Amino acid sequence: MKHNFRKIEGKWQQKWEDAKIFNAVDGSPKKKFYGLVEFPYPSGAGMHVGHIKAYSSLEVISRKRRMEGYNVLFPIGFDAFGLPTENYAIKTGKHPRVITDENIARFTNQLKKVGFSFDWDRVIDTTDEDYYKWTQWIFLKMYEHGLAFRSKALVNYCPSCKVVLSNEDSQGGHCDICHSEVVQKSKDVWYLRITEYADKLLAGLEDVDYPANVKQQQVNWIGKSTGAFVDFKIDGVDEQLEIYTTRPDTLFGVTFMVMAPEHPLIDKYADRISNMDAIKAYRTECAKKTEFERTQLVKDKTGVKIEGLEAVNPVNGKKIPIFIADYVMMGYGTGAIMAVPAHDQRDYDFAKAFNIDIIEVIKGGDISKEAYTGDGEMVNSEFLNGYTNKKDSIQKMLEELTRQGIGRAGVQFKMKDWAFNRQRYWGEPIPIVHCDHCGVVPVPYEELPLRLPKVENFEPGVEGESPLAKIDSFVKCKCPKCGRDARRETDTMPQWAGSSWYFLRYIDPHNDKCLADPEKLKYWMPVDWYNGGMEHVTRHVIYSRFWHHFLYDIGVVNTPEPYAKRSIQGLILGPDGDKMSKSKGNVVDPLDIVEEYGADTLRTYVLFMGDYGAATPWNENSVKGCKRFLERVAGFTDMLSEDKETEKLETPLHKTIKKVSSDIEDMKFNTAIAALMTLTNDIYNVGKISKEQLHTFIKLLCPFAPHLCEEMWEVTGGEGFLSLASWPTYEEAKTVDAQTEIGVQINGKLRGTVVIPTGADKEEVFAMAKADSRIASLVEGKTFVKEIYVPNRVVNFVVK
Ligand code: ANZ
Ligand code: ZN
Repeated sequence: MKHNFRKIEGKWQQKWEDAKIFNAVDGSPKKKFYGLVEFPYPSGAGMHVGHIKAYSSLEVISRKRRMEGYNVLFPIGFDAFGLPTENYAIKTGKHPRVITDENIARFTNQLKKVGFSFDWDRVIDTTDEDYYKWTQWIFLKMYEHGLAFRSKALVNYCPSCKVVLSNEDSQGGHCDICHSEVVQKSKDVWYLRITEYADKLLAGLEDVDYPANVKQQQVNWIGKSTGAFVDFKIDGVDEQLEIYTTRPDTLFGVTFMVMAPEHPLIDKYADRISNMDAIKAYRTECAKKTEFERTQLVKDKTGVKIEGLEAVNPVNGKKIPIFIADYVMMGYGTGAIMAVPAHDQRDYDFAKAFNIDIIEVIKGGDISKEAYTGDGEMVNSEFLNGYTNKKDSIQKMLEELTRQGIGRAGVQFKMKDWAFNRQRYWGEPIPIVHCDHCGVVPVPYEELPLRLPKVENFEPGVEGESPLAKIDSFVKCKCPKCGRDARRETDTMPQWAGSSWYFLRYIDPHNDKCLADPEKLKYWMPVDWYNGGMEHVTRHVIYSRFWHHFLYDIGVVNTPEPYAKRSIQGLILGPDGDKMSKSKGNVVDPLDIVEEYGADTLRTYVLFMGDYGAATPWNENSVKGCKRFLERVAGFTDMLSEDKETEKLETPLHKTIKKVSSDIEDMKFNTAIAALMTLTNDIYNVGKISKEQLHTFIKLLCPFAPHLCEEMWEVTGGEGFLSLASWPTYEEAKTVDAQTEIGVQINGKLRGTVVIPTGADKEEVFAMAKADSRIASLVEGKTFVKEIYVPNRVVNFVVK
C-alpha cells in the first residue's frame, strides 16, 4: 500500500478517541504504569517541536507498556496561570480567562493531530476553580502546620514596572523588562518553609532513580553545610555577635569580622558608630546589586570599617575590627562571619585590600601569595597546636566551645524559604483574611475555592499592589473568626504553585470531596517515570517533591517521593544550531510538519534525530529520510508471502525485537529506529515477508508511527486495535546467527574445540572455552597469563 498519511491519520485519531482505548482504568486488577510528562504552559505562541520531543519519550514507553499488558495512566493538562497571559491581557484588554481558553484549545488541537495517546478524560487546567480549590487547600494545610508564614523582607523591586522581581529577573541590578535600576524594597512576603524539608529532600534522593547530574544539582541547590555557630562579644556593650563558620578550627587565625551591610546590629548601635554616613552610602550601593553579583568569587573586595565597634575573639580575648562588606549575605548563616584571611580566599583578598593582619594557623601553603585551604599541622593555636587534620581539630574546637558555652555545632542550607506571593491577578488567590483584631486568619476550608473576582483592569497599582487590591467587593470581608470587618489578602500564588501537585489530580480529576481518592492514590502513585527538562530540576522538581513530602507527612499520599524515576530530554535547536526562539524566527511549528510530512514522520523524526538527552539541530533532510522509511514500510503489504525464503528474516527479526525492546527502556530511541530501518533493508533484500513477520514488525514500530501501523494491521486482517495488541517476544536462540566450531589451544597446542555463535564477542568465547570440560581439566590449578582470540577461528590460553 501507499503511505497516504493525509487519509489515515485523522481516521485513526478519531477511532482511538471514540473507543477511548488510551483511558486509564480505575480499579483494574492489572499492574499499573504511571507515565508523566511536564504539562505545558499554554502560551500564545502555540506548541513548539520541542514539546513534541519532550512528550514523545513517555508516549513511546506508555504505548509499549499498554502492549505489555499494563494499565497505563498517561495524562496531560495545562499549567495556565502566569505572567505571559496576564501581560497579554493588559496589552489587548482581553480577559486572561478568554486568552487561556483559546490557547488551551490550540494546544489540544496540536497534541491530538500528533496522535499522542493521552487520556483525554483526565485533562486538568490549573486555572480551573475546581482545581485551584485544592491548591488553596494544600496552602491552608501548610499554614495550619506552620509551613506558610508571612514576614517582611527585602525584595528586588522595579519602580517603573511596579513589580517585585526575582534575582533571575534582575541581574546586573536592572529590570529584565524595562531595564531601569532595580531597588531593594521592604515588602510583606508569604513564605513556604521548604527549608524545614531540606534534610528529607536530600535523604529522599537515595530512594529514587534520577540521572546522577540531576541528583547532584539538587544536592548543590539544597546546599547542606555542617559547621558551628560561635558568639563573639562586642567590646564595651552587652552584646554577642553570632557567626556561622564551617571552620571553627581556624578560630585563632581570626583577624577581623565582617557583617552583611544590612545587619541589624549596626542600627542598634548607630549612636556609637562615628561613620554612619559612609555605612549608609555603602548600603545604598549594595542594594543595587543582586545576590549573584555579590557572591562572585573573582572580584575586588569592597567594604567599610565600622568605627566605634570592636569584637573580642572568644578563644584568646584579642580585640578585632568589624567591617561591613557585600560579600557577606544577610540571608545565610547569621549574616556575619569571622574572617580568617590566611585560610579563606575571600577574606584574604579583603585583608590585602584593607591592610589587615594575616595569621597562619595551618601549615602547608605560602600565605604570602594566597590563602591556604588545605590540611596541615596546626600552629599559633594554643590547645590545637600539633593537630594535623581538620576533622580532629574541628572536633576538638567544638568540644572546647561547647564546654565554655560560646559556640555550638550547627548546620546551614543554601536553599532559602520559598517566597510565595506575587502582586498579580492571574494566579490562585491566597486564602487568607487580615483582621485588625485577630491578625492573620485562614479562610475556612468549606469556603474554598476562594474565586478570582472579575476584573476590568489588570495593571498592578502605583505601589506595586495586586490588581485585586482595587476590587472592593473582593477585599472587604468579615473575619471568619470574630465576624468583624476585615480585608482579604490580595496577593496571589506564584507560577509554581499549581504544578506542585498536578500529578495527583490526574489520578482523580473530578473529585469534589478531596484532592484525590486515597485508594486511587495508593494504586497509581508514585509516578513510575517522569520526563522533563533540565531547567526544572532546581525549581519545579524540588517544589513538588517538597509538597509531596508534606502531603505524605499529613497522611494524604502513601509514599514520600512522588517520582520513582526521572529522565531528561535534550533541546531541539534551530537548523542554525541556535536555541529555537520566537525572536530568532527559527521555530518549527509541529503542525507544519504534520501537514507536509505527516504525524508519524514527525514522531519518528524527533526520536531519530539524535541521542534523546542531547541538544540536536533540526534537519529537514532527515525529516524526509524518516518519511521515506515509512513509505518503504507501507510497501510491505505488497510483499506478503508464505514462501520458505521468508525464513531468512527470522534471525534479523528476533534480533530486532530484542534490540528495540531494550533500547526503548534505555531511551535509545534513535538506535531502536535505526534497527527497524536495517530490518527494512533486509526485508527488501529478501523481497518477501510473511504475514506474521509483518505483524511483528508493525508492533515494534507502532509506538513511534502508530497511524501507519494501525492501518497496515487493519489492511492485513489484524484483529482489534494494534495499539492494544501484545508486544512481541523473541526467542533467544533465534537472535543468534549461525554457529562456528573453533579450536582451543593451550600454550599453542590444540587441545579441543568449542561451538560458538558466529561473531560472538571475545569475553563470551573465552568463557565458553573455559567451560568446556576437557579444557577445564587441563587448566585446573594453572594461572592464566594471556588469552588470545582470533575471531571465529581459534582461542589460545597461555597458562603457567
Ligand atoms: C571562617 C572560615 C575560615 C570560613 C576558613 C571558611 C574558611 P559554606 O560551605 O558555603 O556553608 N560565611 C558564613 N556565613 C556567610 C554569609 N552570610 N555570607 C558569606 N559568607 C559566609 O561556607 C561557610 C563559610 O562561608 C563560613 O565559614 C564563613 O567563612 C562563610 F578558613 O568561617 B568561614
Ligand atoms: Zn477577627
